[in-house]
Amino acid sequence: MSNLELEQLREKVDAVNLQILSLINERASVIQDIGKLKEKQGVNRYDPLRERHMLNLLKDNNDGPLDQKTVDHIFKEIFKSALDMQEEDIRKALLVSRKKKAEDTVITINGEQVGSGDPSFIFGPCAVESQEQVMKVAEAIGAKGLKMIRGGAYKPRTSPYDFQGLGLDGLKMLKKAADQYDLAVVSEIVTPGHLEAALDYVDVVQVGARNMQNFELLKAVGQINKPVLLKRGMSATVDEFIHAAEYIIASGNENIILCERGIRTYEKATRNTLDISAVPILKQETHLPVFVDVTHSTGRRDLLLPAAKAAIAIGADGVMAEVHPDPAVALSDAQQQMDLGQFDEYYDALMKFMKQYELKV
Ligand code: PRE
Repeated sequence: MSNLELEQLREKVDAVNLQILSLINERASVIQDIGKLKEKQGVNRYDPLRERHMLNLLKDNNDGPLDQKTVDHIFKEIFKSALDMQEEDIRKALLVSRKKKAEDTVITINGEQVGSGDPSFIFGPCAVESQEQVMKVAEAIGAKGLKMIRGGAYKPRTSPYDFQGLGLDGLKMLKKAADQYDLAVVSEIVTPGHLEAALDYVDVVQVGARNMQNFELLKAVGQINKPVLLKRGMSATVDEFIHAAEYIIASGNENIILCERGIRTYEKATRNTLDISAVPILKQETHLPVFVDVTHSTGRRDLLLPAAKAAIAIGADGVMAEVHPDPAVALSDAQQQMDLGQFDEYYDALMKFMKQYELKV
C-alpha cells in the first residue's frame, strides 16, 4: 500500500470518527433528557430490558463486517457511559454539592463562624452523667474561650444493658452548664419524637453514626431552624454520607456540618479507621463544613493529638473530642476520654501546632 493510499484511508477514518462523535453526542443529549424524565418519575436508571431490546434491534440490522459479539461489546459500553452520565448529572444537581453552590457554607454558632477557614472545636463528655460533671467540663471549655460543648443525653449503645443516657434531664443539665459558661450545646437526638422537646436545650442537633441513614430523622432535622452535625455512618461510603446530608438540605435546612468519625475496617489497632482523605473529598464535593471526631475514630487517648493535627492540616473545619473530669469512672467510653489536665495539654499542643504552621486561631 502506497503512502498516499494510507493517507487517503486515514482521512476517511478521521471523517467517520467525526461522524461517530457527532452521533454519540446526539445520543448523549437524548439520554440526558431521558435521565431527567426518569428522575422526575422516580424510575430506575438501569433498564436491562430496554438494553436487550436495543441489542436485538442492532443484531437484526448488523450487516458486518463487525461480528455481533463486538457490536454488543461496543454498545454495552455506550449504554454504561450513558448511565454514568445520568448519575453525574444527578450528582451535579445535589443541593449540597460544590457544583450547585461554589462558596463555602459558613454557620454562625454562638458567635463562632464555623466553616470560615479558621478551625472550630467541640469538646465535652461522651455522655451527660451529672450536673457537677458537665459543670466542670463546661468551665474548662469556657476558660479557653471556646464556644461549644458536646454531651450525649440519648445514647445509642451497642448493648441495651449499657448506660442509655439521662434523656431530657441530661439535656437540661448540659444546657444549665452551657449557659453558665456561654457555650452552645451540641447533642445527639435519636428519634424525631424527641426533637421538639430537645430543641429548647440544644443549639446544634447531632445525628449520630448509627442514624446516618435514618431517613425520617434526617427529614425531621431538615425542618428545624438549628444547625445539624451529621456523623458519617460507620460503614457508609462518602457518596452515601453526601446523600444523607442531601436529605437534610432537601427538607429545607442548609446548616449542616459533616463529621468524619472513622469507618469500620479489618484494622483493630484503632477503634475505627479514620478516613482522613474523606475530609478533602467532602470539601471538594460539597460546600459544607467538615469536622473530624478524633475520639470515636481512634478510640485511643494517645492518638487524639496526632489525629487532630492531621485533621487540621488536611483542611478540616473543626475537631471534636471527648473530655471528662474523671474518665476512669465514666459511664461510657472510659478509655478514650481526656481528663481536664490532659485536655489543657492537648489544647495547648494543638494551638502551638497551628501557630507553628500558621493554620490560624
Ligand atoms: C439507556 C441507558 C441506560 C438504561 O439501562 C437503558 C437505556 C441507553 O443508553 O439507551 C437510556 C435510558 O435510560 C432508557 O432508555 O431508559
